[in-house]
Amino acid sequence: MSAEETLILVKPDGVARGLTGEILRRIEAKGYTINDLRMVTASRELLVAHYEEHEGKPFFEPLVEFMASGPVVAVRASGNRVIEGFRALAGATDPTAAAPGTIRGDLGRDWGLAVQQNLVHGSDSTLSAERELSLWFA
Ligand code: DAT
Ligand code: MG
Repeated sequence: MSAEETLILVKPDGVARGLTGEILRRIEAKGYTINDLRMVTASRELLVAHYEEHEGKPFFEPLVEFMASGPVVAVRASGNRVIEGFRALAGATDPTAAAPGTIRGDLGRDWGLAVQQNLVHGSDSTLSAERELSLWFA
């Protein structure tokens, strides 16, 4: 059986703040393997497909706009239960609610300032991991 895989994104705020290395360090420190990695400024088309589950929600347009505003680092990572494990490592969606010790809890800034800016994305199921990996690593 091959190890589970997930898609991780260092979002534009993480790249702009110089936190790419720190975030990759945490992924590797946990024991996950980085199998592929690329820096890309995503097209609107890619982002709309990536966030299709959120289409129509009030935060959708600002989210897509923010995600297209600068380069992101897309990471193909693997490991035992990496999908659930990376989401635990990332912490709660809202950085102000994310626990200390998590990426968003330790490094994320007040959501009141910039709602979409929570540093990282991680796939939330095997199905979305497969779908998202095929989008970002076509
Ligand atoms: P997660 O990134 O933790 O999987 P999600 O899939 O629910 O969270 O939402 C995708 C992104 O959209 C999230 O990282 C930040 C933004 N977002 C989510 N809920 C939001 C809200 N209520 N207001 C503004 N932005 C939101
Ligand atoms: Mg999500």
